[in-house]
Amino acid sequence: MELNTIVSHFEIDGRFLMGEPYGCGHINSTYCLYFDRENRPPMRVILQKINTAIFQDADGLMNNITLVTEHIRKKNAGSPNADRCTLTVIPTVDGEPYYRSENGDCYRAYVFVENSFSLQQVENADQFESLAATFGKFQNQLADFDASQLVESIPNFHNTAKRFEAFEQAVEADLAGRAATVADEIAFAKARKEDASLLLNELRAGNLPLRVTHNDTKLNNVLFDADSSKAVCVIDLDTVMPGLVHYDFGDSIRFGASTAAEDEKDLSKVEMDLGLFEAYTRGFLASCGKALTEKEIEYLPFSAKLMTYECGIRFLTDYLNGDTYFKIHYPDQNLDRCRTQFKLVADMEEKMEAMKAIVKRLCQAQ
Ligand code: ADP
Ligand code: GN1
Ligand code: MG
Repeated sequence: MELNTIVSHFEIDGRFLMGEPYGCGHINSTYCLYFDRENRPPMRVILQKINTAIFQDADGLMNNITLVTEHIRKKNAGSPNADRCTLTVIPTVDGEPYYRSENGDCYRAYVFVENSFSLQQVENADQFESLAATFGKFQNQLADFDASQLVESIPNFHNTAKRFEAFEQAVEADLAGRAATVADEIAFAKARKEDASLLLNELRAGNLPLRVTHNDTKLNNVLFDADSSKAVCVIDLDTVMPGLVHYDFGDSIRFGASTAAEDEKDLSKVEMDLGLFEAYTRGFLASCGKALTEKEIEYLPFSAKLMTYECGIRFLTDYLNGDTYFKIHYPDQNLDRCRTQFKLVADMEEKMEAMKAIVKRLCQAQ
């Protein structure tokens, strides 16, 4: 469908000029739209075609986002960045939070958060500490949110044991005929099967609390303020659901503390930077550490490894299935992504004692 037809269904006060693909997300199709406005500066809007193969309940998804953003906005009322502390959904002309076209495609629009930038890799430790503080604040602000209002937008999203089962089924089915070429990666994943259930078992035993978590805390799911370089707005709220604090902490480390891109081919460049791990942990503990239990804190270093392992097996599963889930830009990208994750897992295994020592030291200093 033409962009200008889609745009006409949204309550946007301006003349549509053009739109172009935007950002580096792996899931939805994101566009930046430009509008002319009489006697006012031009305006940008983010338009997203929701990936309905993944998010099948668009009503539930957009209801989650409306509730969470309203909650966060109330918490920030009166603060200097109140208008850009969270996403703002632009309604359709019928007052709906998204537009469903006749062929079933679903589109949503967000106010473009101006004077901000997103990062694919951190430039310095301060940026990463500020990311942690912002995710910690997000966690705090949702602490009194009634989780029963939320639909589970992707059931079992961070159930690593179920992710492992899906991986084993993909190896068995070998839909794309690739299993024989990735025997080393399959063996690496299988050798760590026991890790997959560890936190789930603790949760079931009542040793870890469920919270409302973001569940996709990679660096490019936060916008940084262009003036202060501080993280200001948590975006990509599609997976806000009940979860463990470890999902958010671990996923941030997985992506942001890596010394290389998620699809780097030269694995000698890929490491988990302990300095960045420390900066993130410091920011996170300072902003939400007091709300965490001892057991939650104890598992923070392990969670970095677990989330990286989980992401690695998800990339490998998708590669085995013929690349049907994550967007790819060249044929073996999911395999490259899997390899960086497994390289990081191996590196974190070597650095586990050092990570634990950092957490201990920072807790004592609090
Ligand atoms: P995906 O679910 O596919 O990852 P995201 O919601 O994360 O999509 O959006 C992709 C990218 O678009 C983000 O990384 C960010 O760079 C940009 N983006 C998304 N929403 C906004 C917004 N409201 N203002 C400015 N940039 C945005
Ligand atoms: C996807 O949507 P995006 O690009 O922010 C994925 C995450 C993965 C990540 C890996 C809904 O995140 O779970 O960790 O790719 N999101 C979904 O980079 O599956
Ligand atoms: Mg994203």
